[in-house]
Amino acid sequence: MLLLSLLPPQLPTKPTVNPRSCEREGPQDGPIKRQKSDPKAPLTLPVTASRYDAPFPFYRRPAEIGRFSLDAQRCYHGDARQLRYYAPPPTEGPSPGFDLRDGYPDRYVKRDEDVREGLDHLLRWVAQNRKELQAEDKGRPLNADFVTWRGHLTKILTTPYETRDGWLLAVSLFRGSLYVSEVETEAAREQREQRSDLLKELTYMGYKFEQYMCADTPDGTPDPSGVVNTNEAFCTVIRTRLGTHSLLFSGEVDCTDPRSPWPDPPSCYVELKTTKVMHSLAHRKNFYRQKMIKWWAQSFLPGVSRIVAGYRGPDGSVVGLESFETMKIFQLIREDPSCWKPAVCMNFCAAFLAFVKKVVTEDNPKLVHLFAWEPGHPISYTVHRDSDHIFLPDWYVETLSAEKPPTPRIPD
Ligand code: UBG
Repeated sequence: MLLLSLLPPQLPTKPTVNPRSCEREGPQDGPIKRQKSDPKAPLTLPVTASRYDAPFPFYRRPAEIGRFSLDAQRCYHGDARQLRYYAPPPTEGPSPGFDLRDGYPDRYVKRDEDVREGLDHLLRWVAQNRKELQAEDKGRPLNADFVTWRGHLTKILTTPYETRDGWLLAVSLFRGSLYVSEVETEAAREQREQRSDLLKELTYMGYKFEQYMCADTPDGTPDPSGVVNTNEAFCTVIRTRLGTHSLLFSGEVDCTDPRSPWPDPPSCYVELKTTKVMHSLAHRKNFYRQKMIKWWAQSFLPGVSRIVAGYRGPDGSVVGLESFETMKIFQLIREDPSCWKPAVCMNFCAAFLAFVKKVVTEDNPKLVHLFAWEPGHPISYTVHRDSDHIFLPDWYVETLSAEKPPTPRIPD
């Protein structure tokens, strides 16, 4: 067996994993191994943006196929009870008078970040809806090449332009679908544990902005006197296709606009963001280069058509609002030759998914390939059998294993 040590030196050899799947460590954990089943599988994938500068790939209009909610105690419900309604102040533009510091820290309930949820909530939705997700043609229980969180795909899309944060993505092939789940890097864990008080308050301010902009009913008004609870979430489940890759992913949605010109989900959804008020053209240019790429990728993937930004003043007040149409963001950046390109992001994502398909060929929920990336390096991977890294829960594997392959349809 060919053993290679291509792992960049700063990558952790033993990343943090979901404690619920940390029972055993297999003897095969360790250096990169070439897959036995496909000796020609490439070992690394380059990320240089210029390599992916080609026409925009096929991306099918994202379709919402389901919804679920997580309540104040982070309990799953297979319905839209946590969906909130966009309720902006009467006019966009001048200061709406929001105090984003209000309620911090006394009216703030924070999700327990030490609990690693992995794909669990999404898998629960998949298991409950598996009858509708069956593939008629390929004899697999799920009609999707990839199952993941939208946020993981956002990280992949922005990789060719990312210069700071690396990532680790665990992948398992199970009954014909590839499951992708993020693993926290050592650097990210350190950052999280050493987060400054200022950063903690800024995070709160983002959630507080959502409270000022959303109502509980379509004709309601926001109630900023309530508690900000980050356990609560409304998630949309999306099906789409990028090139030859069929995707099923879920993403958290901030609110729906009952007065949207595009009334159907996911187009009617609105993503709410806060950012520091900008006073110069240079600042705006930098904002387009650094931040807008993440905002665009996150909303473009599920077909969320609008992003509303609240500009934060130094005292924590919102000094203005600006609305961005996701599909028009490319017009804001195309004049700047040093800026990111949407086509590069999407072509790179398609190439990464193709790379994963070539590498992960053994159908086994207890086999995990860890794809690792650090800025300045290509993407590499390690292979882990029966290890701490297993992330598909037993209940899910048992539920889907019990599914018989669908009977092939006989044409009339
Ligand atoms: P994204 O990445 O598109 O983000 C959507 C929204 O989810 C964000 O809104 C946040 O409100 C929230 N979120 C996503 N990632 C984080 C994070 N790292 N820390 C805090 N908030 C986050 N999800 C949570 O809802 N709360 C968490 O504390 C959380 N901690 C995570 C820690 C690690 C190490 C990893 C790998 C993931 C964490 N996630 C957390 C993400 C979940 O696994 C899952 O991806 C997420 O719940 C929903 O998926 P997406 O919508 O795909 O996430 O963009 O306005 O800041 P905004």
